[in-house]
Amino acid sequence: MIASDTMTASRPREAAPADERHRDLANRHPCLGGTAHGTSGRMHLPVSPACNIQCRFCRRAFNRDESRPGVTGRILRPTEAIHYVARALELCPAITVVGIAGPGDTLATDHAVQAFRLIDLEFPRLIKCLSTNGLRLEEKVGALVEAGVSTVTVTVNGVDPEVVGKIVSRVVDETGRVHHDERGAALLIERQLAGIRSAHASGIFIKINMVLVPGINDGHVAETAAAVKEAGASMLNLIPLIPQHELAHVPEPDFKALFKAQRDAEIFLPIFRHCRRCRADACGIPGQQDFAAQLYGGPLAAQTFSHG
Ligand code: CLF
Ligand code: SF4
Repeated sequence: MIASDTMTASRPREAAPADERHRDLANRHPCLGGTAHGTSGRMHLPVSPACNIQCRFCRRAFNRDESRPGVTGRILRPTEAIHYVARALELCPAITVVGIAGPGDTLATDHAVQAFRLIDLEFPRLIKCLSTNGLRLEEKVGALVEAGVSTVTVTVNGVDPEVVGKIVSRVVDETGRVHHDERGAALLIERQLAGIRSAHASGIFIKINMVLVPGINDGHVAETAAAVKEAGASMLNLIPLIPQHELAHVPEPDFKALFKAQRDAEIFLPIFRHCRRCRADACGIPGQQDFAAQLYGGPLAAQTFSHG
């Protein structure tokens, strides 16, 4: 079954109260902590080529002209989305969610919104799920709602510019101006919180992904959870750092560190504990068989962080 007959997932703003709507979504979406985990699948469409910030743990170089060496050849065009969704449903009929989570930022270009528009027309009952760094979320909320997106994940690695400046080295605003370190971090945080507020007010379910970086933001989890909750987020997922790029020397947090961070955060928000740190081309039930190779003819060239 693709989706519930009782609800059109793509039109959340007129649906039931938030908690009831969340229960319904969580029972069909594998990443929201409900009964769908382990039984429902998601597919990711790698349609987003570019990024507008540089995280210190993200291996690929920032590129203003939207090319991404090593992965560009495998990026899908938005018009190819329908074909790949139909094929994914053949491979894995348990798929209930079409997600776009990279490999760049999903709102740095309009590709994700274009793809969701097409998917919403053809597959209105599939849940449309977007994952973003949040820099341009506020300005895109209307377009996302129109395209049928009902769940958004924002990667928020802290709410203190001093902390986030150690995780994000630069941020490029919509005019092309580059902001470095703490200044970039301050702009990013401001935009993220404004975007969460606006998306929440529009009826979108907001989950936060926080990459747990030992020695940098592991003492800042509660403060972050409180701030995103206040802005309208409904769930938080702590993702252990995959040490790469400028943060390759930082050890990956162990189970104890992750557990402590989850306890710090759960005072404020429900925690999603089954994350698989999916790639931008993942397809199937998370943690079970992955159909990316059959669907796309092989995984993306490089192991990259996807916002999830
Ligand atoms: Fe994909 Fe992310 Fe939507 Fe899920 S993944 S865009 S919310 S449909 Fe899920 Fe994968 Fe973890 Fe993401 S297990 S990385 S939390
Ligand atoms: Fe951009 Fe995401 Fe990489 Fe950060 S992790 S630089 S937001 S693609």
